[in-house]
Amino acid sequence: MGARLPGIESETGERIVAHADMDCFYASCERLREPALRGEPLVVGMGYEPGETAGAVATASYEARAFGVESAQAISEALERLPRKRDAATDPDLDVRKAGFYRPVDMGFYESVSEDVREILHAHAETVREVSIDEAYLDVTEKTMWDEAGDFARGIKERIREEVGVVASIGIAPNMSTAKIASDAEKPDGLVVVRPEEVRDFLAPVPIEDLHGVGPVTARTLRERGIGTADDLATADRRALIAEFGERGAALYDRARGEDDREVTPTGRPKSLSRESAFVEPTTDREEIEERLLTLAAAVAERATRRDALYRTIGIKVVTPPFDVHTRARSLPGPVDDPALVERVVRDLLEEFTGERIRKVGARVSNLEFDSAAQTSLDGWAGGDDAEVDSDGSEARVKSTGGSADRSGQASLSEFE
Ligand code: TTP
Ligand code: CA
Repeated sequence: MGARLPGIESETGERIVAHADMDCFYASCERLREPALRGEPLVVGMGYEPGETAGAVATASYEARAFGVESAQAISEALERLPRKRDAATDPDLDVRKAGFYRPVDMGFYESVSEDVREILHAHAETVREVSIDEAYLDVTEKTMWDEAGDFARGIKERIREEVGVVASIGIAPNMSTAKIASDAEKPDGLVVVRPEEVRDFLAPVPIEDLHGVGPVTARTLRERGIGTADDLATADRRALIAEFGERGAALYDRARGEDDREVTPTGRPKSLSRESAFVEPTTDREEIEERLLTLAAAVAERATRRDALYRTIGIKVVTPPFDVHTRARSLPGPVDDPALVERVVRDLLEEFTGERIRKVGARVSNLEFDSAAQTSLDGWAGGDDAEVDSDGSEARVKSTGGSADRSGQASLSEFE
């Protein structure tokens, strides 16, 4: 493991990912500063005061959800299903026991609670990706093991409950999309661990609407084809899905099978930039393959330039039938922003796959640095480890690329020319 480049281990499927999502977040925040609201039906939203007509529900406590109130509902509809306590107290036609509390949205306060939660999450993970005010992915591979993952998640939940006072649901799984479904599976106060060997069985009954990337239109089309669950999708004809939905069809198929090799990257600060693309049919056409890879490499290098990212590693991914993933990467003696070098290195790395039938190719730059000052000091690169790391998921070995007696960056780079 030690010899592997950061970002390359992703293809081995050995990751442990947690997804944490606070229960009825805005409502939980309101209960923090007004404990009398605990256990009561509570709606947080806008537009419920007398004279107001327009407005929507931001969230509802689970007690209020029992009355049919939900996020994004028109406030007028929420009031019909769950009248305000204060109205029910004076209106003989209403029942106070079937009424609830309404509170306005106070983003500033929720942000401060969110900040407290984030601090605890960061203490439990190598990498945290915050996706919204109350939701984050954590890469916890180095922090726990599958046998201990349940206790580990319980520990995070307890700290959030004790130190912040809100309730988190947590899912742990080998990848992001499964972890998200797991955190949602036993809400509220949920805790679900899906071990790698359990992923397929866990996902099987999940309705397609709950899969990442399936919107209402896609869902309707899939249901018309008799595909209603993740298992239906996982056992569907992959080629037919690609014909119908293009590249997205392949992604849906993979997700339904629990295959998702996205890395948990810190918010706004990716560990790598990559892009990949599948051929409609696996091909051995060298020209077609190289052209595709070079287009991807140029796109990736352009993205790096745009984000002021320097990279120390350039790599490719090659997928051969049936679904064998090969990654090859070359580390540079120092951080660069050099599109021409990316092109040369990926072309070079592709050499090894000449004549192979290839399903998919990808280009990646990794080991990113966002300090643009670093690039100016070529001389400071002495001693950089110019080695080639080869990781195909089963083993990693470091080979010397040779020809670098002079360890300065300039000399090492010139070997690619
Ligand atoms: P969610 O996580 O979708 O919902 P939730 O936390 O209220 O409930 P749960 O996760 O237990 O199902 O959204 C987080 C917050 O974002 C939510 O508390 C309020 C806000 N929000 C809106 O303002 N409008 C919306 O339509 C949604 C879905 C959420
Ligand atoms: Ca939530």
